[in-house]
Amino acid sequence: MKISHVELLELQLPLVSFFETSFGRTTARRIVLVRVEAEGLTGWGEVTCGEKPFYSYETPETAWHILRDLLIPSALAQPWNEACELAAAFRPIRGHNMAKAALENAVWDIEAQAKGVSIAKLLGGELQEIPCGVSIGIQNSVDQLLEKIERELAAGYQRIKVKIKPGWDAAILEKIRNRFPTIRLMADANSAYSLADIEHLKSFDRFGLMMIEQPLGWDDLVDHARLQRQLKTPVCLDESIHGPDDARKAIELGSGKIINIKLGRVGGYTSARRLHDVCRSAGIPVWCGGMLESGIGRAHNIAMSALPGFTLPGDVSASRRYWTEDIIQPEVTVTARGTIRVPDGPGLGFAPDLRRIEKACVRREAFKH
Ligand code: OSB
Ligand code: MG
Repeated sequence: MKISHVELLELQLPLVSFFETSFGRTTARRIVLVRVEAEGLTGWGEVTCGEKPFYSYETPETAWHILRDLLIPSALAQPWNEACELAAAFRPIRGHNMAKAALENAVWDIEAQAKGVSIAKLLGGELQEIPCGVSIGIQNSVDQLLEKIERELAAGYQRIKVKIKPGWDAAILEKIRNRFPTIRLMADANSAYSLADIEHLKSFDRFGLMMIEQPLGWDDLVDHARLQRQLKTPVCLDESIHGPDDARKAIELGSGKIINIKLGRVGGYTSARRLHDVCRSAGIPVWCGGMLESGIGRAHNIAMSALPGFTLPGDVSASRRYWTEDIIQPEVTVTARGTIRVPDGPGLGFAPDLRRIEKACVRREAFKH
């Protein structure tokens, strides 16, 4: 497969409603898309970083730089047999996993189309329907949060994740549990606590959470291990797992019992699949996290979630929760049982809506072999 063209596009997309975590509030997304052409086929990928380096150090600007000056020239330099070879070629560049993932995943889209199969199938995915949960941000009031939970449960979602931070934690979890005693509930702290809060975190055991996600340092495995030893609630790692090797270390240390896999954070499908395999052989359940993706990134998340180790409901939900107009056709919808059907058409299985992409595009740059 010879890559002939690559294009970077930056889109500005307003969210349907604000999304707030312990590190801040997002009202619109700046999304960098990668469009790759090879052998007459077109593949798409999405850079999933936030606008500011609060979740990870990547931003749209760092991704644009790394893609333009390093990854795209490397991808254009030689022909490839399989998309996973790009992951190997990108390895000398340290970090910048979200930039790498966008380009590698676009090439997976092309490879799948060339082979006439879905990306899910090419990866070794088995699930035809994936279980879905929602991630609900910090709200202006508890009533607003309870109302949102009610609405998502009515739509069929299988589990509710709420964002927590000091001052928006035990009291709101208490109110949620009083109102919804038996729902599958979890909390994501996005690194808002430290070991100094251990007694407070231990007190959350009374809420019967499925898990608590990334309570401690964004790059920590050691403190999480100490915390997990004292908690009944399973710890789930998000921010601090960047690939299969981190998972191996986390498992060895006992830093958590569950891992959230995000394609961008781990650097693309090749790394994500290995990470999934490491967890599966260790009996660690995984689920697919979200980064407020457009339809392109969302479609990639659906493909990955078809792997058999994705046994817990993920944060992959319907397009309409984020966008008035998503940039793919059809938009992602969720069944009344709280699942998304994995498409079986070739490649991504959703068609990029070029008109909507053009409308939202604020910057572009093209590269040729
Ligand atoms: O920690 O999982 C997270 C969104 C942006 C950055 C980090 C996270 C999230 C979410 C939202 O929880 C998941 C989604 O709905 O896409
Ligand atoms: Mg998280």
